[in-house]
Amino acid sequence: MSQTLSSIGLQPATNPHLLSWVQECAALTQPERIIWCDGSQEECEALYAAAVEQGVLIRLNQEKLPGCYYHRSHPSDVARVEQCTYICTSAEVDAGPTNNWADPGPMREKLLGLARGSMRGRILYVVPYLMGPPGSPLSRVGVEITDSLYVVLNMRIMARMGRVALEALGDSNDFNRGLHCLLNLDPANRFICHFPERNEVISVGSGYGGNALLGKKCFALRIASWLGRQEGWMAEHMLILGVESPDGEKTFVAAAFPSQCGKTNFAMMVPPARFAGWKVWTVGDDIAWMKPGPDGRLHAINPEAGYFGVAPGTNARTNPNAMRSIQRDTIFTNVALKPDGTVWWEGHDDPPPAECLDWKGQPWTPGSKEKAAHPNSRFTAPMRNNPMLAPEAEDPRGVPIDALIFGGRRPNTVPLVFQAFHWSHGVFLGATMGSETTAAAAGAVGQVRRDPMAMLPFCGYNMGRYFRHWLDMRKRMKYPPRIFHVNWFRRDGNGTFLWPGYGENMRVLRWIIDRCRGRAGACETALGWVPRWEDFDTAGLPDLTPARFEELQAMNPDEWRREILQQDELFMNIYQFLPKELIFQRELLVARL
Ligand code: SAT
Ligand code: MN
Repeated sequence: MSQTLSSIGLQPATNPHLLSWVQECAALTQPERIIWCDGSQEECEALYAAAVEQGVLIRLNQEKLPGCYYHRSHPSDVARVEQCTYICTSAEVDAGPTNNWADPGPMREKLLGLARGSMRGRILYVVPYLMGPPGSPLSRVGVEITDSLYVVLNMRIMARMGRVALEALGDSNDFNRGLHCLLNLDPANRFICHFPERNEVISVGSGYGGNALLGKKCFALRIASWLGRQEGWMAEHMLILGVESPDGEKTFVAAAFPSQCGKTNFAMMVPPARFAGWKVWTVGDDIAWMKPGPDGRLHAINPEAGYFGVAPGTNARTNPNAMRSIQRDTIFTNVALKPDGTVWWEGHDDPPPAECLDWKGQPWTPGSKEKAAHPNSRFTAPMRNNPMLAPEAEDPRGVPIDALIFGGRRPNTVPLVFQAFHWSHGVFLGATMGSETTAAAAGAVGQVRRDPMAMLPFCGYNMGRYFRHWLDMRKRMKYPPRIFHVNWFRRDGNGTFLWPGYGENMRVLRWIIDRCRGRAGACETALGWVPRWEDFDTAGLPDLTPARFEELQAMNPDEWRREILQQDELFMNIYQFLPKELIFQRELLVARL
C-alpha cells in the first residue's frame, strides 16, 4: 500500500444508503482498502503523488505547466465505444431502436461476475460529486466507485467533487450510483451499462473519458435524459454561452453539435476585431440541463465544472481561452510528450518538435508517418481557469436561454445558418440533424450519419419519445427559445471550407441574437428563415463576396432530395414511435421544395 495515500480518505460518509451501497460494492470487488474522497487540496496532492508513483501519470514540467500531468491510455482504449454501451430497461421498447438494449437482470449478473474480486490488492475510491452549482434545484448528486486513480483525478476536475456533494446529498437516497472497474482493459470485457430505472451505471473494462468518467455522458446525459423526461426538464448535449454587447446586454444561447464538431471552441469564442466591445462568456462546453423557470423562459445550468476538450487543432487562433485554461492544473491524455516535459499535438501553436514521444510512448520525429497525438487526445481542465468563465455559471437559477442552435459537420447540402419557423419545426431540424463521424467514437471517420440533437449516442431512452418530450416542452414555456441550424463546415467544389469559422462565427451568432431580439431581417425559404447579404455582418471579411455568401447559403434541390431520403432512414427506424408532428414537418418540407 502506497505511503502517500496512508493518511487520506479515512472518514466514511454517514448517509446510510451510500454506506450500505459502498459496503455492497466492496464485498463484491474485494479491494485492499477504501478511500473516501473529500475533494480537499491535501487529498489532491496525495492522489497525484500516488498516480505518479504508480506510473498512471507523468508529472509535466512544473515551471512551465504548474499542476499539470500527462496520461497515456491503453492503445485500444482511446474513445467511446458505442457498440459496448447499453441501456438496460425492463422493457426493450423503453430503450428504443437507436440504443443497444440488454435485459437488466442477466446483464447485471454478468457485470457483477466480471466485477467480483476485481479490486483485490487495489484501492476502491468513493467519489461523491455534485453535477451543477451548489444550491440549484437543477443540480444532482452522483457517487462513482472506481479503482482508477486517473478517473478520480479527472472527476475531481470535471465535477464538484467531495464534501460539497455529500453536503448536497444529506441523508437522501436520491443519487446516481456508478460502479466502475478497470478489469484488465480487455475490449472483450468492455461494457458501459445504464440502468435508468435504478438511477445506476455499471462500467467495466475501459478507462477512457466518456466510458469511465461516469458523471459525464453516463449520468449527465443518458440517465439524466431519462430523469428529465419524467420530471419535465431536459438533459442535452449542448454548450451554453452568453454574448454581451458593448452596451452590456447579455443573451444566452445553447448549441448542440456532435462530439468533435467544435462545441468547446464555440463556447469559448473570442469575437474578432470587427466586434470590438463584444464579449462571449462560457457557461459550459458540453452538457446543458434545462428547465422552464417561473419567468416562463427556459433556464440552463452546466452540470460540469471542467472541460474534457479535444487537444488536436487547439491553438491560440482557434481557441485562445482554451489555451489559457490549460496552462495549469490540467491532465493531458494521449497527446505527445516533449523532452522538456511539456506537451504537443497536431495543430499546436508551436512547430512540431524535432523529437518527442508520441501518444503510445514511441519516439516520434516530424518525419514519422503516424500522428504524434491521438486524434481524440484530450485535456481535462477546470473551468475556473477560463478567463471568460461566465459568473452565471455558478448561479443556482441557471441562465435564461434565448436561442437553441443545432449543427453538424456537413461538407455540402446544409447552409451556414437558418432559423426554424417555429418550435416544432425547430424540433424537426434537431431530429433530422446529420453529421460526419469523428474520432470521438471508435469506428470509421467522415461518414454522414443521423445524429438527432447530437444525442444519438447519449439519449438514455426511446428516441421517438425523446422527440415527443421535446415537442411537449413547448407547452411548459411562455417564452420558448428560437431555434436555429448552423453548419461551419461547408466546402466548395475544390474541397476548401467556405466559411472561416472560429472567431468569425461571431457574425452568425450576432444574427441569431438580433433575430431573437427582433432586430435583424431574414427571408423565408423552403428550409427556414435565412439572412440576406444585407442582414448579415460581412464587414472586414474581404474573401466573403456576395457570390461566396450565396454559395454558403445555397439550397440545392437535388442535394435536398437526397438529404430527405437519408433523413427517412432514421425516421423509418423509429417510425412506430415518431410523433406525427415530425411526419407533418417532413411533408411540409417536401411540399416547399
Ligand atoms: O469522451 S467523451 O464522451 O467524454 C467526449 C465526447 O465524445 O463528447
Ligand atoms: Mn460531448
